[in-house]
Amino acid sequence: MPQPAADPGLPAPTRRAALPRRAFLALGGSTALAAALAACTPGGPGASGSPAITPTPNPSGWVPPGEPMAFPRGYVWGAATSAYQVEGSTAVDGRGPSVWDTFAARYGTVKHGDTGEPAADQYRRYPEDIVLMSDLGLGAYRFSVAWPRIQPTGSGPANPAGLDHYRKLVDALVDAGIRPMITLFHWDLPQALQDVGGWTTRDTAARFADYAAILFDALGDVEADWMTVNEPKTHAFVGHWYGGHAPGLRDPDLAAAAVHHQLLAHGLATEAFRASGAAGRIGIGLNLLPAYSIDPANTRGAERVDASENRLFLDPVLLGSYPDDALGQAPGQLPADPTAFAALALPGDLEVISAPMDFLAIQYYGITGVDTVGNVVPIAPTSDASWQQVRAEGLYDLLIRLRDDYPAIPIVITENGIPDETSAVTVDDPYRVEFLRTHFQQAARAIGDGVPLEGHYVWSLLDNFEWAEGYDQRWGIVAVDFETQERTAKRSAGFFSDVIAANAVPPA
Ligand code: IFM
Repeated sequence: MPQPAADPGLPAPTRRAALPRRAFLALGGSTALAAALAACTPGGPGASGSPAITPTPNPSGWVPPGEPMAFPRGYVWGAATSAYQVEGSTAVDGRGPSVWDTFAARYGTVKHGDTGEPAADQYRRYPEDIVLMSDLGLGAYRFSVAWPRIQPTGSGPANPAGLDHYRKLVDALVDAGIRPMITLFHWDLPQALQDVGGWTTRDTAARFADYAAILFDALGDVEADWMTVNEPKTHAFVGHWYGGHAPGLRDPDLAAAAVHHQLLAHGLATEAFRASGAAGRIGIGLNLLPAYSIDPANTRGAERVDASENRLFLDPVLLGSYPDDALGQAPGQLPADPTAFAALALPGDLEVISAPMDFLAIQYYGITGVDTVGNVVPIAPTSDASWQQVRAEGLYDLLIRLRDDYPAIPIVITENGIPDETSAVTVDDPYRVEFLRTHFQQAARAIGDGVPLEGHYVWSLLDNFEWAEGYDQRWGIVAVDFETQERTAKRSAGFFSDVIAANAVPPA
């Protein structure tokens, strides 16, 4: 089975995926089923081999209206980045090394030996980027704080230069009328913490709470949204099980420990946020993956995939319990020891993890099909990121599932996007325009059906360092020439800007 080198949001080495419980049932229609059955393409993770993908762009038969679909007043339009992917300047102002510096420096981990230098040089160029954001009309900008800039070794007193940088960034955003969304952890753990076990040890959650408290104290006067942990699944699975991301481990039991300790860190930081009296709101960012059984009469495999990809994260945070079918040796499960995992959760942990949040941030890239055994199978066209099966309707299904299966909570889509079809600098990206248009339409449709969706952030503002893909995979609505650092808005940026100005998505 091919190793998914670094697919962030993605399926496990052998078989992976996930589903909205109700949504996979919606695939019962004969068209969808035929398409799904034709979809067992060789080469996909867990794919069992056979014919090519039959695209199913419109499985439910829903047709977007012929006129613009409007969003509620106050709907937040944003764009997102993360520190290691855009900042560069990895050795200035006292920043300590992170696991990603270590990982990228290891031969063979990242395409072409790329590293977080120079990225998009945003550490130095943020004023210029804020002008860009203003020109686009963005209402919000999501960035992450590099923990090793604040605590170079992951604990102890704050580094004033690090704090000063983010203070200036936040102030400049606020001055420009752009609401900051501040991610506390987007995978760049201080290397010193990794050296003593990183997220596989409980103590890292406590260290994270200390780090978070430093930032609430320093920036808590600002009316901002805070995201505690970005995609704990990706960091746990790809970083600790598949070995494709830092820290490069390949042990499902360590991945399971990284799940629990990141969730615990989220809960502890949420408690610290309340205790600090900081302004603004706080939530967690979960990448969710609707999984559709290719056989509506047998959804057991898809249920397991849903458990490991979605409910393993949603249930503890929103319901205060772990699902009992996420871990185990059956296809579709995280193949870790369930007893050892259960022992990690000390009395009170799940109360901490389910501390009330102000919003749920979800990151949506696509869907997966699952066969009756629990293997991932392709049922929709993939983008240039091989793990991304694109289906805009999956976003609608996911939002409806959240509405129906979990307690009501404001929802924000904090990542949604697609890579360019070329690794060269380009500004001509009609596929991204269509991706955004169709996903915005599904978001509007879900709002119309009662989903409390409050905002939509595009991934990404800028072309950047795409983890193990290095600089080859470009996800920005703004192109970056990494030689000159020149920024040029792509066609999709113009489209997005028009959507923001109208607060409505136009028909095709
Ligand atoms: O670039 C990543 C981001 O860091 C996390 N979510 C998925 C994006 C695209 O792969």
